[in-house]
Amino acid sequence: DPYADDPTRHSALKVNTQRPFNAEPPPELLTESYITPNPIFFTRNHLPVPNVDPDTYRLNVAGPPGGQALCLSLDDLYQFPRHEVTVTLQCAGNRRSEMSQFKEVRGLEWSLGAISTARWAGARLCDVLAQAGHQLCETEAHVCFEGLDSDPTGTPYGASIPLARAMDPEAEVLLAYEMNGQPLPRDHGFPVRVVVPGVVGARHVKWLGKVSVEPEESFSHWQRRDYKGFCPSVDWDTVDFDSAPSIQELPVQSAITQPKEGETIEAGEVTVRGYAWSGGGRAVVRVDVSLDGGLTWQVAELEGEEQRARKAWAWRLWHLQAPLPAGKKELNIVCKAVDDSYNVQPDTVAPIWNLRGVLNNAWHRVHVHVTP
Ligand code: MTE
Ligand code: MO
Repeated sequence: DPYADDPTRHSALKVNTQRPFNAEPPPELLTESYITPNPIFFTRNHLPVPNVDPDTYRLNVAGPPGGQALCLSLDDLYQFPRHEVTVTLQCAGNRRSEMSQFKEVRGLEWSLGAISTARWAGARLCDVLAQAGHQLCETEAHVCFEGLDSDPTGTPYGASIPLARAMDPEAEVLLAYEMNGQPLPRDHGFPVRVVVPGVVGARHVKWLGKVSVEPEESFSHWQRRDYKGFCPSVDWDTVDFDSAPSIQELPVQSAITQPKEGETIEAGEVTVRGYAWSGGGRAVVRVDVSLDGGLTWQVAELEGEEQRARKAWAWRLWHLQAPLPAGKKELNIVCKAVDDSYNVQPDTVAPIWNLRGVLNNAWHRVHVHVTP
């Protein structure tokens, strides 16, 4: 069993698949705190968790022609200026189960918890690339990452991001060795993972073994044959993965974590809670909440840290406390967020449905009963 050596996990996680391990925190724990505690941070593994010895660990960074390849130990990595940043990581498949309720899709049945937030610390990727002699001259190039996890044929997990993002110090791309003040937990990439603020989870390669600059995107399955969006009419017979760009920045997203679907709440007043986030560093400027399925709206209160313009890498938690309309036995609670480019969420899944069930950012809806 290649999974026999996987780490032990927190019992509060809702397990999607055990081998490989995929799990999310329940909604009520997810938004209990701005920073997600490491033990309940959602986990998305495609393969067995490698057991990496920190003493013999080496990160291989290919150099440019005439440049210098680097072979970095953990101590070498600690010599680079330490950089810290709070980043929300979301899987492209977050909220896929709502998409599959509309029409069948292929993928893990994530609820709304394939998203979490941590304070990451590490070396900036741009500093490491610069040391290897890379410059931002080839603007169409890509930085390719390989994990130390591999399938039975020996093929590692891989992904890539554009070199322009990697070389931009303002983009704050990290080779992270710490998560919330601790060494990375094994499930989250010990000892080193990539953190790409504002970009889909799939590019945050864990158990990082190799970095190289290439003229093309990574040839990995997960870069080329997965994590892409398509027209709702495209099916598995007609899909042409080469026709669509790989997902990088994600669209504006929000979801309700309290009350929960199907819950019975007391008459009088309701408190609605949730999260909101947008990709590419776009800040959340507003969250609208409806108690009547989208007929009328109220503005929720944003909590926690202010976001930096163009560098809003972390989510906003929000809440709305509102009196309940008298005599209502049921409520259809809805939320939708607006980012600072005035991007909004689509009202239903139908027009954004796609065969892989990725990129679901439709209005989130929760149906609850009210005790008289
Ligand atoms: N990196 C490696 N090496 N192997 C993986 O399976 N999964 C990716 C990404 N990095 C993956 C990986 C995907 S799809 C996501 S959403 C994030 O890791 C999840 O990170 P987390 O498990 O720390 O939440
Ligand atoms: Mo993912």
